[in-house]
Amino acid sequence: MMFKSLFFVITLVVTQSLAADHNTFKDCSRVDFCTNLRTRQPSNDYSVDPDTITTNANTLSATLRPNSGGTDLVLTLTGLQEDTFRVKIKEVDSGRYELVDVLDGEPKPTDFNGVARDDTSITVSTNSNSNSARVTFSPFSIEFSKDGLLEVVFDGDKLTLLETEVNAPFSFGVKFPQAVQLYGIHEHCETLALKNTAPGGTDPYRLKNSDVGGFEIESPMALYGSIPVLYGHGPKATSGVFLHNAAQQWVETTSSSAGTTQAYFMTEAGCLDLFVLLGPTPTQVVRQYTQLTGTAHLPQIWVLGYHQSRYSYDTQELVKDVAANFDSHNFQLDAIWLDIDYTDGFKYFTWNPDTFSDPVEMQNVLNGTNKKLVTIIDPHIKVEEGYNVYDGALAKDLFVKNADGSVFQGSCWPGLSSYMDFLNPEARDFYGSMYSYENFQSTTATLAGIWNDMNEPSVFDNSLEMTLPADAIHHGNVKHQEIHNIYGFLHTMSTHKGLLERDNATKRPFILTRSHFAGSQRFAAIWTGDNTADWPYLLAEVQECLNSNILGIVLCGSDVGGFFNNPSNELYERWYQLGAWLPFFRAHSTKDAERREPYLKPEDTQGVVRTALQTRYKHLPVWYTLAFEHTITGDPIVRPLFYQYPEDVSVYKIDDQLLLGRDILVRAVAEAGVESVDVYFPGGGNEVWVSETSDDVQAGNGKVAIPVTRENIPVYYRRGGIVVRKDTVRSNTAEMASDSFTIYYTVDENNTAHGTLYIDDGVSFKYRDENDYTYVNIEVSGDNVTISNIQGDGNYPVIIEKIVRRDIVQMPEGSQSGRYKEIVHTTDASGQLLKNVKIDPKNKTVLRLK
Ligand code: NBV
Repeated sequence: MMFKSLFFVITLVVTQSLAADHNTFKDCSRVDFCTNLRTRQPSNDYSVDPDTITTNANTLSATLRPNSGGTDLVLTLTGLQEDTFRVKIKEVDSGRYELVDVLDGEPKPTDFNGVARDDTSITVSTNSNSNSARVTFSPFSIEFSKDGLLEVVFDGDKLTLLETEVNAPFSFGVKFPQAVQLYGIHEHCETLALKNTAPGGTDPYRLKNSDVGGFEIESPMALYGSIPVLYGHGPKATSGVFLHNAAQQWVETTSSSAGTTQAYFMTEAGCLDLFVLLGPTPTQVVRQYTQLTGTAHLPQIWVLGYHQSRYSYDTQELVKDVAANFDSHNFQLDAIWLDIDYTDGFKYFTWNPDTFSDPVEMQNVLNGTNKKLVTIIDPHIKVEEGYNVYDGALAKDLFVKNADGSVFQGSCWPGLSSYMDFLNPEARDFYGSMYSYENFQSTTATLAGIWNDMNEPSVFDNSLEMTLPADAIHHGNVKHQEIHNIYGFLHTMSTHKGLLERDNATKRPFILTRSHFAGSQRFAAIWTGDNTADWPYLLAEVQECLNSNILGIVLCGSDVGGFFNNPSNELYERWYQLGAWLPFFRAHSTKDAERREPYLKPEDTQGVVRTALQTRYKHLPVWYTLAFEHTITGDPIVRPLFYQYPEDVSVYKIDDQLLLGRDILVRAVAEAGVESVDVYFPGGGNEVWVSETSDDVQAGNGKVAIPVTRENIPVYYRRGGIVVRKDTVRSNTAEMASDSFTIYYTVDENNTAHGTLYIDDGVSFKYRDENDYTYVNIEVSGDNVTISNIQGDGNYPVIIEKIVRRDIVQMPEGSQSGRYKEIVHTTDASGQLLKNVKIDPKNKTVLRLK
C-alpha cells in the first residue's frame, strides 16, 4: 500500500510536468513490431492465386499465397456506394477482432457493372464503369481509378503479416499517384500538411491514444485520439484511405511529386480492413468518409457560445462568483465547467459535501442568468465498497480484467481504480444510467453537458505508457491491444446514451471528450488537450482543428489561453481572437496557473476580449447554419484553404488561416509583437475579399502583408457570399433566441450574392425527427433580395433587422486592393421598416431595396 501511494505521488509529478516524457512514451525503435515492420519493407510476400478468384454481385474474393512459406490469406474486395471500395485481407480462419461499433451502419454495397480478366490481372468496375479496381496477381497490388485516372494503389508488395497467430501485426503500403501532399491521421500536434518520415530520420506518425501531458510542437508522437484516415491530395485529384482498425498503428508518410506520394501502415493487431475513397475532390472525399462514420448531430445552440473552465472552480461560491463577474463586466458566457475537484474523493456522479454542499442552489443561480453547467466524468472508478458505481459494476462483472481473469486495478485520481469495460454493451447501459437525475443526485437541467476526460484510458503507470496493459481482457475475451484506440469512443457512446435517456431524448446531448476515434463526431466534441500557454500552441489549435474538421469531427477547440503556464496579455488576447473562430470556444487552465478570467485582466485586455466574444456571438447564425449543413453533408465547418481551392498548389501548406464555411477567411495572429501579417487571399482573379473590421478590400491573388492592431486579427468576407448575423449584444445565446438578423453582402461581378440560413428550437431533435426547422436560401440579384425555403417545415420566421451592402469602390480593374463603402438598408424600397417584416419561409419573399 505504502509502495502504491508513493508510486501515485511520483506519477502525479510526471503527469503535471511540461515536456512530453520520451522515457514513458516510446518511439518506433522501442516497439518491436514497429522496428521489425519498418525495416522489413518492401517484402513481396504474397501473390494472388488466379485459380481461386470468384466474384459475386459486388464482391471479389481470392486467395493470397505466400511466396516463400507461411499461411494463405483471403482477400475480399467490395464495391460500395459513394465511389468507395472496401478491401479486407485476413487469414483463412482468422481470429482477429472485427470492429462492430465504429461505422455508422453497414456500408451500402454497389454492384459491379463490369468484370474483365486477363493473364495477369482482374478488373472490377462500379458506378457505370467510372470507378475501377484492378487486382494484379504477382506482384500483388490493387489499382483504384476514377474516370480513367489512377488515384490509389494498394501496394501488396509491402503487405506483411509478422506471424500468423491471432493479433499478429501487419503492414501494407498505399500510393497516391495523383497526390503531392498527404493530410490526416489525426491526432498529432503537427502542421496540417504531413511531414515526410523516413527510416533513420523522423519517427513515423504514431496512433495510440495516450495521456501525453506537455506534448510537443510539430511531433509525430501519439496524442489522445486516433483517426486512421489519410488523404492524398494534388491539383488533379483527392483520394483517401480509412483503416478500420483500433489497434496501435504507425504510419510512414512521404509527400512528394505526383507518382511518389505514399504511405506505409504498420499495425499491431486487429483486421486489415481498408476503405478506399476515390473523391476526386476534397469535398467528395470528406463526404465519402463521413458517409461511413457518420456526422455530428446539431449541438444545442448554447454549445456554440463561450465556455469558462478551470482546474478547478472548487467551491460552489466561486462558481457563482465567476458567473456573476462575467455578467457585471459584460462578458458573454453560456457555460461554466467543473473539473474533478467537485466530486467526493474523485468518485464520479457524487458531490464533495464540504465544497458543494448545495449544488441545486448553485445550478438554480446559474440558471437564473441562463447559464449552463458542465461537469467532468472520467472512466476510472474508485475501488471502494459502498460506492454505488463500483459496487454495481463489480456485481454485474463490468470491469476490464487482467489476463488471468481477475479485475484490473490501476492507479488514477481516486487512488486504486478499476476501469469500466465499455466494449460490453451492458457496461455502457449501466454507466449511462448513472447520468439519470435519479442516480446523479442533486443535478438539474442546468447541468446540460458532460466532459469525458482521461479516457485513453489513462492509468498512472509509466511502465504501461500510462494506459491499460495490452493483454488486459475485455468483454468477449477481446485483448485490450485490439481495441485500445476506441476505449474513449466507447466511453462517449455510453455517455451519449445516458444523456439521451436522462432527458427522454428531448435534448441533444453535449459531450466533450479528450480521447476519440473515427466516428466520434456522432457522440462528442473534442479539444486538443493539455497545451501550453505559448505562441506555437496557438497555431497548433488551427492546425489540429482543421485536420479534425476534414476528418469528420467538426466540433473542435483548444484550451483558450493555454492549459499549462501563464500567457502574456498579448498571447491571451490573440487566443481569444482566434478561439472566437473555432467551433468549440472554451477557456481552461491548470491548477498552478494564475486565475485568468477576462474580468481579472487589465482594462485594455478586457476590451480586446469583450470584442472577441461579441464577434463570436454576432456570427452565431453562421455557426449554426454550418453545423446544420454538416449534419446533412458531412462537410467541415472550418476548412483549410486547400479544401476550398484544391487546384492552387501554393495553399497546400497554409495552416495559419482557416475558412469558416466558404465565405469567411480568418488569419490567426500567432506571432508576438507584429504590426502586420502575411495573409494569403485565395481564389484568383474572380475572388474578392472584404474586411470584416475595416473598409479594406483584397483581390484573391495570393499573399499580401495586412496591418494588424491589437484590437483585431484579419477576418474577410468573400464577395458573392452572404453572412447572416445577430448584431444585438446580449449576455448569452438564450437571450439572443428571438433577435432579428442582419444580412451582410458584397455583390460579385454578376451583381449577385448567395447564402443560406438555418433556424430551429436550438435544443431538441425535432429538426431531425419532425422536420421542425427553417432552412432558407438567400439570393441577391441587383437590388432584390429573395428569400425562399430549401427544406424543413419553415415554422420559424426570418425576421430581418437590416441589410448591409458593402459596395466596392476605389478598386480599378486588375488592382490587388481597394476600399468598400457600406450602405445600410433599414427599410425596403417602399419605406417599410425591414424590422417589421416577418418573412414566412413557406412563401418565397422578394425584398426590393431600391
Ligand atoms: O481533470 C484535470 C485535468 C483537466 O483539467 C485537463 O483538461 C485534462 O486534459 N486532466 C487532464 C487531468 C490531468 C491534468 C494534469
